[in-house]
Amino acid sequence: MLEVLIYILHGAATSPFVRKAWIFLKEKELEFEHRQLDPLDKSERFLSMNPLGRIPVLEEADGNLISDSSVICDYLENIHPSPSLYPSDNRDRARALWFEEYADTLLTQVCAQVFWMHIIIPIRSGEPTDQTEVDAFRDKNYPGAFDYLEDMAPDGSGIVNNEFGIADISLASAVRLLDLAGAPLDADRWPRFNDYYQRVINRPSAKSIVDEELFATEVFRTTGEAPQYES
Ligand SMILES: N[C@@H](CCC(=O)N[C@@H](CS)C(=O)NCC(=O)O)C(=O)O
Repeated sequence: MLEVLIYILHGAATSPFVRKAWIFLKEKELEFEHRQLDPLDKSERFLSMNPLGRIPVLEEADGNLISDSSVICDYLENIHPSPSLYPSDNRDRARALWFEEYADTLLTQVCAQVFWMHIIIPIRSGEPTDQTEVDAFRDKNYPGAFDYLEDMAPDGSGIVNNEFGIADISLASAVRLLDLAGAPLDADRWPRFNDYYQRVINRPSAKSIVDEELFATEVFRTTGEAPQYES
């Protein structure tokens, strides 16, 4: 008899870290269900799932909980090795983890700030997006974040050794915040990286989260809060 493994992925679909775990699960062709979890509502239940109060959290069929997108992806790779999403060569693997780190830190900070300026700050402050402020932020921070990626961008969909995997999933998951903000990356200024990003974000695995992303973005845009889980 075939055993169907069901996971539950907790977290708002606007989060680049939830998106990373989502795309990873899809690329592995694993069955999962998605449940909203507001990262800003530090309820007792949430903190008992992850004491850091951060999303995503992956729940296994027996109730076991795993937090942190990098830990989740590494765990899934180990128990479902095929298709492999990490390079086998040690140097390539280190390089892939480096791009994952770059995506999870600097790139996410820059892209998330733009998402906040367009989607969350206006509804919370009652003032429209200050485009002058956004432009100043972009002028100051985009070259530092994207010039390097423009130099590194591959012709295909794999930034490490031309093989698609964790590095590509992580980078695209962060940059997707700009699309959701309604302020996509300037394709004329960073054409190679943008082409590569488009190839990754148009994979079926990444497209499968779009409805949830748009729903969560709309809830944030109209309420200033994350979507709530309805049991
Ligand atoms: N290193 C963590 C970062 C997770 C993270 O910071 N998630 C954000 C949402 S995008 C969050 O939960 N923020 C809530 C908070 O920090 O209070 C991962 O990779 O999962």
